[in-house]
Amino acid sequence: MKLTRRTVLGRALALGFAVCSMAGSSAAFAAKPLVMGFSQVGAESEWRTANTASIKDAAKKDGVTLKFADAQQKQENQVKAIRSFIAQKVDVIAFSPVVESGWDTVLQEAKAAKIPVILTDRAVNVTDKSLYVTFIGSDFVEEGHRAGRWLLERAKKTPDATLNIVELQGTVGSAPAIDRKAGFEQEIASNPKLKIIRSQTGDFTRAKGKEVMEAFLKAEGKKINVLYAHNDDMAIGAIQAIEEAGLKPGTDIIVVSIDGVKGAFEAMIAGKLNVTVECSPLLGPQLMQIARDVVAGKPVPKRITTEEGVFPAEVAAKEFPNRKY
Ligand code: GZL
Ligand code: ZN
Repeated sequence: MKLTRRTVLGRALALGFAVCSMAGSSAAFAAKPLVMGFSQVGAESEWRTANTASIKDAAKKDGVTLKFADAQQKQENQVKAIRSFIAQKVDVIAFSPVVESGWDTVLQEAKAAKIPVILTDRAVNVTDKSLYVTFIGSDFVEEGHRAGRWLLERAKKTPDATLNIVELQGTVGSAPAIDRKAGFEQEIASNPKLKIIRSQTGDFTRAKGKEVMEAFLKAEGKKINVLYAHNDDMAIGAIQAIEEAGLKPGTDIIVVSIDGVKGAFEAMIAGKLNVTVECSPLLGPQLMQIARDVVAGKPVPKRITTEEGVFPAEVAAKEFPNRKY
């Protein structure tokens, strides 16, 4: 049968319509965007700001509808946020728990509502491990070990000297504060010349870090040889206090810190901070991928640890242009 040009064109058009309407309808049936409820600790540090940006950017790139709540570092605000996510019947809940304990009840409510929970950044202490699907975050004990290892090496330059250490702890009861303290102490225990003479929380903020360092300096003055800060923000606050006391941070007082934020690299380039142990906040892309897998019912590992390095002042200038947070 001789097909005229018109019929060929007509059929092609008809086919075209059929395909695109199929595509249209299949788009209608395509999974509706995944809805994630995320409860963030707060906005207490450069690290946290970068962590929030990573999560929001990844959600946008991934087409995930993100309901984001900032808890201003208060656990009751996180519990409220998680309850509201449950009421809104989100597909998945993710959060960075400000402290380790006190989550069993609200996580049982999420489980009863059949909403999977993903932990990011910090861990929780719960009896029933099935209350969360997976925990994506750093090994804070190892970070403490890395800080301690660097200091043990540094101490070899002055083998006979006692090194009196003051410690600025992170938020009381938080996994990073508990674990970074434990890892550091385990590491320096091998050298009796290294002594922690004062230890107090600076709540991971610059302001509190400066305030507590002022108190340390008033109490111990020139006896202080080392500051070990659980994050760069407290170290940067403490550096201001050290300078205001007429001492030179980085030389009169060795400064050891954790996170690896840009502010720490700038302080190292200025000779005021000696080493920062990296703790990556860039968890967003991994979180979105894992959330999709969880909602799709795929098996995911219970623990996903982020890869991180150690950056002494000697490499700061070279490394600085590569830093993403
Ligand atoms: C660590 C994170 C800590 C950072 C701080 O993963 O929980 O909280 O080290 C932040 O800077 O405030
Ligand atoms: Zn880390």
